[in-house]
Amino acid sequence: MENWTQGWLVYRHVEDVGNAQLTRKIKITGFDEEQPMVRNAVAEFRRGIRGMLGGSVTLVHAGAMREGVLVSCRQEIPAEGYRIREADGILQVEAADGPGVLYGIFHVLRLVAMEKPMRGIDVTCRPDNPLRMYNHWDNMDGSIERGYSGNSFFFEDNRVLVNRRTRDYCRLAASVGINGVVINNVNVKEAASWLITERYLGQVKKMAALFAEYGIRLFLSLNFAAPIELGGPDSADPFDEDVTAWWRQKIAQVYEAVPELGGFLVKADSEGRPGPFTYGRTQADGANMLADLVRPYGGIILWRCFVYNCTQDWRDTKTDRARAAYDNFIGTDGDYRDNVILQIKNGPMDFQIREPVSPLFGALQKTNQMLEVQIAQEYTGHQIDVCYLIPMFKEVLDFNTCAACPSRSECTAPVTCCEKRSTVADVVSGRTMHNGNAGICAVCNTGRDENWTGNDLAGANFYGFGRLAYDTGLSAETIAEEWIRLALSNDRQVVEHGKKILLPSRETYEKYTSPLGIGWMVTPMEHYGPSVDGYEYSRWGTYHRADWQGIGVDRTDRGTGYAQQYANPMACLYNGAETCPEELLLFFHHLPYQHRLRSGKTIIQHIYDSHFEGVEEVEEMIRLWKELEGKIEERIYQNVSERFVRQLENAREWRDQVNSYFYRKSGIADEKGRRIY
Ligand code: GCW
Repeated sequence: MENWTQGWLVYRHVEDVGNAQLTRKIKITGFDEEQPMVRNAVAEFRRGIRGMLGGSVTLVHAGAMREGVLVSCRQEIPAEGYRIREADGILQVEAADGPGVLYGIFHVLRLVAMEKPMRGIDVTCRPDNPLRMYNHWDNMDGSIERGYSGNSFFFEDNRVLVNRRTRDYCRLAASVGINGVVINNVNVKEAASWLITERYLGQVKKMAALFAEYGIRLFLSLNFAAPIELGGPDSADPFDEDVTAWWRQKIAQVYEAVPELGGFLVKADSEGRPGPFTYGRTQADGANMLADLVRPYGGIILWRCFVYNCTQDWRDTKTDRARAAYDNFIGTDGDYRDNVILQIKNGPMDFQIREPVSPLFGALQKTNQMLEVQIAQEYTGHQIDVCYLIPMFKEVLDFNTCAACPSRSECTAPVTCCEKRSTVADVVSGRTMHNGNAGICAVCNTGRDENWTGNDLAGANFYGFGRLAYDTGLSAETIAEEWIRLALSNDRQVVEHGKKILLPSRETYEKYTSPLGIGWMVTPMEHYGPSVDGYEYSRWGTYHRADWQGIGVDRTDRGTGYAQQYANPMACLYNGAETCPEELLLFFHHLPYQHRLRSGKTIIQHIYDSHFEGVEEVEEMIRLWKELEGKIEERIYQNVSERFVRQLENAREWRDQVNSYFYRKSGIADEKGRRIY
């Protein structure tokens, strides 16, 4: 029997801080009680209150209510938003639509779960981002690309699964405001191309309908070469009439069967995938062809910008993978239909523990943009190591792109700026561009493991991404605390220790792995554990360029010129070794080991110190965790403890390999005389 937990929807018994009286009854006005989202909201409410406060909840159909929850329709509330306010014993949840009702109820349940009194409350919430999505890299055979928590719960043996677990997944996703999900891998293998064929459309429809009951639109990843693969014309050229005719018929067939479908996600001309470049067309030509065909059905095309040369010669120091997204897309700005969104990874390389923000954000001025982050911990510890990623996503969202600044090409003052800040959050929310189609997505970290995410603590990323996508103003700390209280316990020590473990964990991981923004140094293909030169002489364009004198990649105007892809203030900042933020120093500069950081430390000493510190910090996390034994569910305690053993081993291995490597290259000893091999 397959078992799974309820994650942060466990609805453990909590203390009644005066909320019980307010939640014994629920009444719906202005909405049809039988509308699926409303029905699901009520069912969730009853289930939650029963679990947390005991007793039962009455659904009141008619007549006045002296105390209870009153859900009502208010047209002036923005789409997917809600207002919660209490007066005289009535807790009003107002919304204009089904998702608003659902999110409002989940908010009430969150407050009850966190033991927050709701008397006198008055809060209004609305989503900051129109699209808030999980992208799953699940394959039809049930495996998951970069999956670290078991097999897929969407697919098994080339079948589409729609069952009780699918519903629980929807509940988890909707509870944090997710409104779009891509269920299959962007690397669409042969079997997955079949998802748009008759054989599968029935099951896809079933899943899309279930998703819709939770305000979630289902999207599919599409193979750009599907015409060829599925027995259509022997081409995928977007200008070939046979090709467009094939797609027109195919898309009509898909939408007829699955009218709820949100649209398609496409990885084209990337890592060996076919695309418009194959036929001498632009990325816009490819995206627009599909966009025109899905438009009559209200569909959108999410087009990934992960296009780069993955057959580089390591001897070639002119080609720079970091430049690729910008170089391939900037020339097409303004060429896209308004139902195309370019989906851009947060950094220019590939989800490393530290990267600068992609210069495409903001540089694209007339194109819908969506931020893609990765909560699947591909390069950040495989959900064995703890790595709470919300602080990183906050940094990305807060980055000032200077997009809306009139002097973005002259100004040189990044720090004292700015006349007109426009952050990544502004750009991807559509606030700066005013074109409505925009948002955030995360490559998801779930699988069929009992606890969904491998390491239970990785649940904080699964939860936190959704919360942040809905409300980018939330702090990483607030989100961490919410998750701890909901999923672990309200116990004061659990909350305090939990935060002390989660909040610095990204920097801890950074300390014991690759230093100062250089990235990689991972075991090739697998991407867990150290291999300093693992990719140094490969075709992937991911080099550290260390020799006996120094390390780093020169991406300044004397090097690859990558820094110049940013608006001028940022370009100036990154271009100078003295002004460059130190955590990114080696991403932008090749420097001698004896170069002094602002702290007065040399680079080599920083490498040694940070690696020793990283391991010490893991030891401290483990100490804190051990103190929680008996205060949280035993299963969770054991799960995390077992992973900490592996994390510590991993951290030590990284420390010793990286330190020894650079000691051997540089011949410079550790000032503190610690053990280096
Ligand atoms: O990070 C790389 C991964 C690939 C992935 C690719 C992408 C789905 O190693 O596994 O392919 O990124 O984002 O397309």
